[in-house]
Amino acid sequence: PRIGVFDSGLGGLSVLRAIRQRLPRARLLYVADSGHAPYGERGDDYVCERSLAIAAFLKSQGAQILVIACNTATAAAASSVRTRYPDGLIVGVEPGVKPAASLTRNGRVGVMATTGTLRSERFRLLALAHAAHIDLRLQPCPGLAAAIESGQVDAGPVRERVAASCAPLREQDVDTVVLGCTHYPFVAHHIQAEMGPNVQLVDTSEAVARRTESLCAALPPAPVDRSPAAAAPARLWTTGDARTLHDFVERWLDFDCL
Ligand code: DGN
Repeated sequence: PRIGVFDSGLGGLSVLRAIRQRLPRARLLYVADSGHAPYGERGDDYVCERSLAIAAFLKSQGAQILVIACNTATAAAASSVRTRYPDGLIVGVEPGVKPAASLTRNGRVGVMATTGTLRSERFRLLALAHAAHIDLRLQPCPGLAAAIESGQVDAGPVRERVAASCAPLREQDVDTVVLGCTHYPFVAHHIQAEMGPNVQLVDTSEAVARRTESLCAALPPAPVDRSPAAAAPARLWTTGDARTLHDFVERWLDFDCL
C-alpha cells in the first residue's frame, strides 16, 4: 500500500516511525509543512486550507491512505478532508485520553497539547466523554512544537518550555500525561525527567499505526512481492528547510528516506 502522512512539520515523523514498524513493506510518503508551522496557534481556516492542499498533493502521488499525523490538523481539518474525499481512507490523531483513563491510578491525567487542539470542539467532546471518570488537567504548551521544529531537541529553548509546561502538571499531582501533539514524543525524555519516574506518558502513534494497518485490509489486494530486496525508502517532502529535516531524520529514524 501507499500511505501518505503529513504534519505541520517534523512531529508527524513520530507517527511515520510507528507506521514503518508495523508495515515495513508499505510505500510511505511524508509531507512536513514546516514552512507554515506551527499550526497550533493558527486559525482553523488556515489549517484546513493547508491540510486540503497537502492531502491533494499526497493523493496526486498515489497515496491510498491519508494519515493526518497532527492533533491540531485533525481537530481543525479532518472533517473537511473527509468531505473532500468521501471514499478516502483517512486516519487522524487525537490525544490519547482513552488509554490514559485506563492507565491512571489516582484519576488525575494531564494533557499536553497545542492551544488549537485544546480549544477545539473535537477535543471538548473527547474530554466530555471521560469527564465522569477522570480529572483532566489541560496544559497548552505555547512555543514547544515550534522550538522542536528547530531540530535542537536538547537545546535550552526546548528544555525551558518543557519545564514551564510540566511544572503546573507536577503541582497538580497528575500520574499520567498524554502527549497530545505529535512533536512531543521527541522530547519525551525531557518530559519524563521533569515529571519524575512514576508518571506514565501516553503516546498515540502506535494506536494510529494499528488503525492504519487495519485500513490496509480495505485496499485491493496487491500482487504478492516475493523479492528479498529491502523495503522501499520513504519519500519525504518539506515546505521548510531541507537540511533541518534531513538532520532530524538521521537522528530519529532508522530506515532509509529520500
Ligand atoms: N504536531 C502538531 C500536533 O500534533 O498538534 C502540531 C504542532 C504545531 O504545529 N503546533
